[in-house]
Amino acid sequence: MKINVVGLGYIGLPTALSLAAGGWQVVGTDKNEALLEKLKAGEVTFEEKGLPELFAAATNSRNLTFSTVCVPADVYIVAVPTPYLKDSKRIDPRYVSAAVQDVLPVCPKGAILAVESTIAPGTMDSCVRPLIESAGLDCGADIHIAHVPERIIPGNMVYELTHNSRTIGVDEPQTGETLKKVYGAFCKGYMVVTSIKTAEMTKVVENTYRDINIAFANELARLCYRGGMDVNEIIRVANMHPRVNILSPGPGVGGHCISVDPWFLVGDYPDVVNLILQARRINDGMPAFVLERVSELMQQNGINVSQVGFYGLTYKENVDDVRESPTLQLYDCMKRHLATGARFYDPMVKDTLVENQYFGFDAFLDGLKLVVVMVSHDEIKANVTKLQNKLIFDTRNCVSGANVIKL
Ligand code: SAJ
Repeated sequence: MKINVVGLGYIGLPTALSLAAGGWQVVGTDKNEALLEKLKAGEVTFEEKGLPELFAAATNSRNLTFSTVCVPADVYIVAVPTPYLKDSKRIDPRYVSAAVQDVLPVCPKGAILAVESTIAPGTMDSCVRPLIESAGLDCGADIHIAHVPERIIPGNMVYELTHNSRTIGVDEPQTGETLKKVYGAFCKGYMVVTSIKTAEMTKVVENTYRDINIAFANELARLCYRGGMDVNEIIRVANMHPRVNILSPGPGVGGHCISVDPWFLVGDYPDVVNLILQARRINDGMPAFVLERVSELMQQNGINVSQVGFYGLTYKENVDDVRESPTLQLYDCMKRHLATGARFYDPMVKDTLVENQYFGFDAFLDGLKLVVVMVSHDEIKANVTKLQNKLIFDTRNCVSGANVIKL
């Protein structure tokens, strides 16, 4: 079978590489020519544990080629971004629509079109099917559609791609069986075949579940601070109960998944959602809470803004992904209040994203009195001694010492 993976970003690239390394003929398609040039030169386009090795395995298999356009294939896997519209909070399916429209003119009769991108429940019916029908094709006779949501976690993508179970949403069981064979080239997890709408909803529910649970931890952090209690110790002790597993509070929720997907449900069911919306608000409020705490620490210790440094710009530890990052949310909040002058630094980020961004750890630390740990990269955990003479506000509970203040 020949497979065309459309969209070679965080999900599409490891998927294309795994399919090729697993033995299928794969064409990876992306409209971004600069990205394709890098890939053709054998360079990975983002940092991820195990990705270079997977790239080497795919290259050695000689099963992988790249193209800026879609090509005739038996199976299409669409892995493109799905942002949401800022005002209505509803999904913006423009990239999925564009990918489907690129596939339809070249796909042979009987091909499978599987969408991996996270979409609001009902999007396959409201967006993908109409595009197929308006092209004069018939879902089921000419083309078989499927929704196979990705589940891999940045930081451990390559392992999870192989070991996680998968949801395959289809119209006909036969399409499910074919896709099990396709993904079986690398997936050792259980593959459950269900309906398309169930697959769509399950994916959004998984990320919403995590958002709500993080929001609970964040709300506890706020109320423990008000009550003079140690939230991290309380969570540690409470989690010894066999049926309690509270997540970790932090400076907010970032990434292009958990901070986005629940909005699809809020946008589509505004009069029903309650808990889901509150969780979003709590998590979105965390960068401002961190800033309030920073301002208190500055006043209490006579520190001015030029002596404050924020460590970490990515949305979580040991990745280079800055999408929806709590530090960037905090930076926007500072700018809105005309509070500029603080330093920023992240060892994983090579581009300039904010004013006063430093590119060396030592230069960043030099002259600082207060370091706010926004991301628990390995670098800071291994270099706590460099922070000895500074006040540290640790929003991630990742460093310890007499000079450390927790969230
Ligand atoms: N976070 C906390 N406290 C925690 C856990 C996470 O504040 O206890 C923060 C992180 O720092 C980060 C954000 O939440 O800013 C999200 O991080 P994450 O590690 O929980 O998840 P993602 O966004 O990297 O990946 C999630 C995963 N979904 C679930 O765990 C249900 C992953 O499996 C999905 O594939 C991915 O979303 C996706 O693409 O949808």
